[in-house]
Amino acid sequence: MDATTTVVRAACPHDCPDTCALLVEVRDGVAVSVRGDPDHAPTDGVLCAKVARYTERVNHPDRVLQPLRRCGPKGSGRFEPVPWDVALDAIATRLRDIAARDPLAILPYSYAGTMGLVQGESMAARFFHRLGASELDRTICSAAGFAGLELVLGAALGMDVEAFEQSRLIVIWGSNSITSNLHFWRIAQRAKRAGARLWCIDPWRNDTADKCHDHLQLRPGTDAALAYALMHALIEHDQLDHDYIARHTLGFAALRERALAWPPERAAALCGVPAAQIRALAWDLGSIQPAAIRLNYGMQRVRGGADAVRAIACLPALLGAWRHPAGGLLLSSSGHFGVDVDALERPSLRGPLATRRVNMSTIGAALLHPGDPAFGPRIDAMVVYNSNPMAVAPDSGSVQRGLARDELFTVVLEHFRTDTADYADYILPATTQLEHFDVHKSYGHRYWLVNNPAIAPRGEALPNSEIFRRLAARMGFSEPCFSESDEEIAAQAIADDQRNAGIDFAGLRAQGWRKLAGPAAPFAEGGFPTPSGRCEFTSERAAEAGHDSLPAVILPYECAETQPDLAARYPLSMISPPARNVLNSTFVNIATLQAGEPEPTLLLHPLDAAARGIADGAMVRSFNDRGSYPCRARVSDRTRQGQVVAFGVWWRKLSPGGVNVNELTHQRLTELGAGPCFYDCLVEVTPV
Ligand SMILES: Nc1nc2c(c(=O)[nH]1)N[C@H]1C(S)=C(S)[C@@H](COP(=O)(O)OP(=O)(O)OC[C@H]3O[C@@H](n4cnc5c(=O)[nH]c(N)nc54)[C@H](O)[C@@H]3O)O[C@H]1N2
Ligand SMILES: Nc1nc2c(c(=O)[nH]1)N[C@H]1C(S)=C(S)[C@@H](COP(=O)(O)OP(=O)(O)OC[C@H]3O[C@@H](n4cnc5c(=O)[nH]c(N)nc54)[C@H](O)[C@@H]3O)O[C@H]1N2
Ligand code: SF4
Ligand SMILES: [Mo]
Repeated sequence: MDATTTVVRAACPHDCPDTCALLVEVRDGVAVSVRGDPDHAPTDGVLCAKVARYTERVNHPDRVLQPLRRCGPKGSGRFEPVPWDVALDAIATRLRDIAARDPLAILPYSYAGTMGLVQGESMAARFFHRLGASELDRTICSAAGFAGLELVLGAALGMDVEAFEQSRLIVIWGSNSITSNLHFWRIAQRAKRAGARLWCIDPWRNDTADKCHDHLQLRPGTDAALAYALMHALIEHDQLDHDYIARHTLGFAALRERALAWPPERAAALCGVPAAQIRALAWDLGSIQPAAIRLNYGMQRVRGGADAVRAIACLPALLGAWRHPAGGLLLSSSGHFGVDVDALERPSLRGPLATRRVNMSTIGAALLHPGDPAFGPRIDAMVVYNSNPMAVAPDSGSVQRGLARDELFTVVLEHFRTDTADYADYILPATTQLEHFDVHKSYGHRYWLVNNPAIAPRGEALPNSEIFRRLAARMGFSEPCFSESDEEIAAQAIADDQRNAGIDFAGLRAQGWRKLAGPAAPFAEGGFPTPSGRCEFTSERAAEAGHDSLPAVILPYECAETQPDLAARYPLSMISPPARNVLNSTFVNIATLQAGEPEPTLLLHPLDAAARGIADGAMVRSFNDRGSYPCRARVSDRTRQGQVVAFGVWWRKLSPGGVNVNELTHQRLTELGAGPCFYDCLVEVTPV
């Protein structure tokens, strides 16, 4: 390392449970490499292929480096550069005009392009609250799973990911860990080498399933039935922890009765797996300790997704697995962190102004809604940051029609000219993680992290926070919170509560990351943050909401049992989980990653392929009543007969037909949690 090289501590901003600690090497003001911090236990000196090449993204020639104003029809992607003052004045004027009629006609649209608490919902949220804009219900990823977990456990709490190393049984449920949770996988592998047994529960044989001892390859959307069948077998062999059940759970008698209606043979028929395999998994759960479940979000993107999570979340309490730090379940660790959301977002700035919530998963329908007393005013302006709804939201046909509305005023804060940016009236150049300050929690481990800027902003790029600060000034918002610096905002994120015991901003800043001190086994002695203080197999709150008080077995909206006529026309069920080298729609435009994954593909079972005259490598078209999506077929027995796997999420404009897989998905929502149903979708496939 020469004299001009420095190393800066940073944090990976991406929507990934691993939240890696990064070391950024900077030479002469240019970021030249990004490494994983070897001292941060979950990161362990390793990064995924995507972020290992991060400098390629930051230094990319296609970065948007100046404000751009549209100079062609919406969607044409024709823009001209304008000075910041011109862009911000025009945006403030237009927002002020719309707000004078009704501020609810303005909608922020954002998700987790960065998970940073400062560049996410801090200055932006303050701005929109003060304006009185509509609020966005951020459901697109995990709302159903959260709703399910919250009903049973009371919060997004769970095992410490580092404790899986001591587990003797690990069930990887609805998670392609090697793709989407690599650092958990590395821990699971160490456990495996020490003798742990690994199961994978997933509709297709992904890389992770390949490396587990057993793979239960169920039909998508049937996980609740599987969970009940496991309970059935555990009851049958009396492999339950009666003491834990009596002291720390609610509703066992009712749960038991429901489980007895699901003999493994019944579930086997629905799930499409051998009953003997369900019994084998139940036996392992009942006889191996400590037993741990790494639940991820794959099973909750269907109509009954929240209830699937509810049913699965009952298992560790039945087994008494929570007694051991290496037993229990982990879906999300978010609830372990105390984040002062009020300080970050200042909801009080809204004052007496009305609000409404718009579900981001039905943005297509929302943009096309003409407005009425029930919906409220038509959406006349949308400000997008940290998200790419044109690519990632379901039913892109309707999203496209909505974004193409001529009178809709759209502002997009971005790094690149994404599919969404093409529909913007103004594109504003945002800084990347290496160019701004932030503070992070994680949803996969238990460390706070700080992200220090490694380099100066490229071109004229500004942090999201600064863009909203400048817009606020133009709107005349003079409250002191609009002039706080990013560091001042970050310092307020860490709530002064017992969950953050021993952690303060100054210390965190000095060290780069700090682990929460919370208990290794959060429910060893019960203490569930539910209304009853117990693990709630039955839920009053669910019943009051008009839902089943027990976890319900709910079939997908689109499957042969619920819609036989539709299934006759579109006989293949489609899931669209992430491709390994992209992260949602981020990284699709990175050349070296494209080399490994040059185009979108669709996995098809050999029997389904043969019946349609489709050869491996052929171009095919998947379609249903909502749209048509061309891509490359991969014929393989890694998927089930009757089920296709379309890897997501490509940029439409970098795809063969100018559309991506969300052309086929629908906007119906999970019954609990109001989340999207990306993996609840029937299609037909033909050669092109
Ligand atoms: N490389 C990479 N990493 C990522 C992402 C990415 O796009 N690329 N995305 C990030 C984000 S935003 C998230 S939310 C997570 C997502 O990662 P996960 O939470 O793991 O969720 P998915 O990738 O949607 O699905 C995981 C697995 O569940 C399976 N699955 C689908 N339907 C069902 C079902 O009904 N039952 C069961 N048991 N399994 C099912 C899928 O086949 C897939 O293999 O990963 C994050 N990490
Ligand atoms: N069919 C199908 N669709 C899916 C999924 C699926 O599995 N299948 N997964 C769903 C899931 S789990 C999720 S979480 C959503 C994800 O949806 P999104 O959160 O929209 O994720 P990305 O597609 O990664 O888009 C994030 C955008 O934010 C931008 N960005 C990053 N950092 C910053 C920043 O600091 N400032 C600004 N202004 N912009 C920034 C990036 O350039 C990128 O274009 O997609 C969902 N869509
Ligand atoms: S594994 Fe996840 S957190 Fe780690 S560098 Fe990759 S995307 Fe970021
Ligand atoms: Mo997600």
